[in-house]
Amino acid sequence: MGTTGFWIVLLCTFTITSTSLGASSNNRDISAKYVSGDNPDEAEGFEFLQTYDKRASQECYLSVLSNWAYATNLTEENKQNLLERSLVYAEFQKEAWKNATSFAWKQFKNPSTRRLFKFLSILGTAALPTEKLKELNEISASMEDTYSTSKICPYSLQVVITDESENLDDDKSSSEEENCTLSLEPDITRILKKSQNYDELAYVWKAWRDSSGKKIRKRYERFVELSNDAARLNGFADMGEMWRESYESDTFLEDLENLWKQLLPLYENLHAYVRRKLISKYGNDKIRPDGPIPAHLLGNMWAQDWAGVQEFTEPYPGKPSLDVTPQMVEQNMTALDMFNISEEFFSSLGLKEMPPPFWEHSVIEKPTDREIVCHASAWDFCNGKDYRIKQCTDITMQDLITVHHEMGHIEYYLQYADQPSLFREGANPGFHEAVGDVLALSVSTPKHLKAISLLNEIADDPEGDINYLYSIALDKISFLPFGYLMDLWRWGIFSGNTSVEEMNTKWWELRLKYQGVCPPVKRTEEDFDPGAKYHIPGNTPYIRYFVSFVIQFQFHKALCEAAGHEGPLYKCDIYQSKEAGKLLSQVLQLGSSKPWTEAMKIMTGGKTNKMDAAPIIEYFDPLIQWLKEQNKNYTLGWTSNDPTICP
Ligand code: BJ2
Ligand code: ZN
Repeated sequence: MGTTGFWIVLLCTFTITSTSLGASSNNRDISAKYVSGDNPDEAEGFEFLQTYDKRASQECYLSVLSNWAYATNLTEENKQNLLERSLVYAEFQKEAWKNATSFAWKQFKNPSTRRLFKFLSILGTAALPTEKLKELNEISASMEDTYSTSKICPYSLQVVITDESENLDDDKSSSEEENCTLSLEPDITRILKKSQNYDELAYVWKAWRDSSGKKIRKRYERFVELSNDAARLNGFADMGEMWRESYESDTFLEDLENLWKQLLPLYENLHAYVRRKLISKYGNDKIRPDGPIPAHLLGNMWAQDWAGVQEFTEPYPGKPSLDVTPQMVEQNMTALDMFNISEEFFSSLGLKEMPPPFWEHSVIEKPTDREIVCHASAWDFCNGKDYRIKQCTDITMQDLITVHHEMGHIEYYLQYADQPSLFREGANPGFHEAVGDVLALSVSTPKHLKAISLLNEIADDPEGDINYLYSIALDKISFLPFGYLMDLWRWGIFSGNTSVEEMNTKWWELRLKYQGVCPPVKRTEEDFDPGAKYHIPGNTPYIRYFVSFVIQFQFHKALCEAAGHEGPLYKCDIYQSKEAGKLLSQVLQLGSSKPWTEAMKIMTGGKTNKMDAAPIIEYFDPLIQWLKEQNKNYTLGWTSNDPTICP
């Protein structure tokens, strides 16, 4: 979590805090974008920023601390502390905004000073009148709470209940409640990944949505209204527009659509191949050869990554498995071991190690004595010392990758720690998401897994290569449409193009259109399926992950070149390359002090300042050729007349 802490996420982008220095406001219009005043004194403005920075760090620290306390112990008391602290923080931000916007900063000579004031001149949700801000904060905290503490009953109990529903007495229903203790992490996640029982999967899939998203729907509707009120007070048409501002681009929407068009053939080929394998497993009465894939069969609650189906869909079975989870378990690996492995990779590149407070305060295992927000996250406490990860780590390869993902955030925080607080952000949010993932692309190579004793033997032949690329595609290619549609949906809600009466229907239209998946049980407007995904109640923008999944391959290619790698991109492991580390560090150190296009230019050695799908396409090319050959006599794509139920 950045400066904003946990759920007032927007401030992650627009870190707005300030000192009491500077002239007071004279009727500046809060509902205009990038407000400025008439004080032309640049030296005074500069001075203001210096004092501001110190207080901002302190205020931010206290705010993040109260967020952390709540997220790692979901009690009513911690919630109240957090809510109080948030109001104090908002007061501070308002004061800072007033002072900052008294300057005629748009005329200042120094571009960095101008940029700092530009960031400061967007107030964020603190622009709301106190009563509304309180309501927004309360809704946010309570949605997070509902999502994070929701539980479901086991399928076995369900079978008993439906079989014997006639004979159920009161005793049974109380024992039912006692047994209804399955949580998303680790229980439900494991079932989704491991079970191959169509009905059990459908049950768990629905039960999770009943106990999470459905309960959040009403609160989310109000949340949207209040968020939009805030966005309008900041001069934006709606909250979606305000979110997109962090990409500082007039062509962002078109660029995304163009990237997606280039990536669609990759996705369609993977989709068609996996669909065929699923038909063999579950039968053609369950899945049509030209239809969408039932969303509960892909090994993940949201069908956002498909690593769970690797075992029975692998192109060339019988080779050493690339999911090293069994080796990890066999070696009695602990969460701490996983964090050490990850840190060692960062330091092998000459990057920074995790500082002592990180090891002291991080929560890396699920506590048994209290409820916490288990969804993994990384935290910057804004004081240059305190950085933490919170993760209910499961001993799996997937979680090992997530550890790298989260540590990538911490590495970014460490690298830009010397920037002014307003520049302690990613070049854009997608950059922040890409750091750990880039390293994980090297870590996942069979050669590297062997080097760290997680694979005994590697299949160094063309079939082994296809298996490997396929396993990565199940993580990366499968994710793309999900990463794209989450915010297509939210932008539609915020702009009002999607009305509240059709929120869930629209969700399933997008799921069908982009992912080609369908729900195993009928969905209606009684349900609220987007709310069953963390980032909706957690209010974290999502397009950053789509951006990341594209640009991390640009970064991978650039770092591999810096490391002197020769041969196909997918074989590259940048481990121990100080040259790669140096280049990465150069980009990370910039924080958000320059527009991301400049950071991209540095990363790619001047080759481009844009998002570019070519490297991800190059990386997967051998697999795509192979999939095309496999699919040549089969339908690509999908059709369905009703997105709200599988055909
Ligand atoms: C597992 C990961 C997020 C992340 C957490 C929760 C929301 C923001 C943070 C930020 C970091 C920052 C996650 C991983 C890939 C796809 C996506 C998913 N958790 N966040 N404070 N992922 O990005 O690490 O830690 O500084 O902005 O949600 O859907 O699982
Ligand atoms: Zn992340």
